[in-house]
Amino acid sequence: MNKRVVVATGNAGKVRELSAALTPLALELVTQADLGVDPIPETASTFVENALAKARYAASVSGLPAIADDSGLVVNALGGAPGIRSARYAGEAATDADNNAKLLAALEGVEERTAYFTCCLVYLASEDDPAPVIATARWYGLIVDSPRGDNGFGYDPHFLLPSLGRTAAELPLAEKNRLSHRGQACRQLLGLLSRS
Ligand code: ITT
Repeated sequence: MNKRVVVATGNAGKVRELSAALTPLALELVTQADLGVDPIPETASTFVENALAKARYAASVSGLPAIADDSGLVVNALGGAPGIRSARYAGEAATDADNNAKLLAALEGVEERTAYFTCCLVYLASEDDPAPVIATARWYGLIVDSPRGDNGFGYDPHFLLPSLGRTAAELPLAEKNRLSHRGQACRQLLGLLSRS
């Protein structure tokens, strides 16, 4: 029987991408919502600390191993914003549309549009696992004003991959996972877990 692991996220877009990318682990992935685990406030100032906190809390409440993803968009012209606040950039209850509108307003008249997504994945075998498995990766692109594509989530419609001439939201899930911050971090995690 496959090992049950809780995925410590309430973001459905992440769940889709993580489930596909982590298939080789042959785990039974259950979401924290399935187990009645509430989200915790993200109070740390780094992606890795937030990912650790989410994984540790989900492992403690569920008694299962846990995987958490803390990720965000880093825009150079905005001094790294929205960064760790990416999900709540336009306020605590912000939607993706609210966040994208705030991003474009902040970049109005700004020519420098380089940005990257970053993803930190943490696997904890238990709440008190002293050796968390940590994987982290970046995906570089440019922020464009006109949204394109219906796939993905979050800032994807405004994140252009110049070499492809497409936004992240124009990529099918498998292609996004092949290239993205999350897909790369998942492959690192697979490699690290296969050696532990
Ligand atoms: P959980 O904490 O429950 O996992 P969350 O959405 O609050 O869900 P984060 O705090 O890690 O997660 O914030 C990540 C935000 O960064 C996410 O809500 C998007 O706005 C953005 N983001 C991360 N990865 C992305 C991707 O692949 N495509 C588009 N936007 C992404």
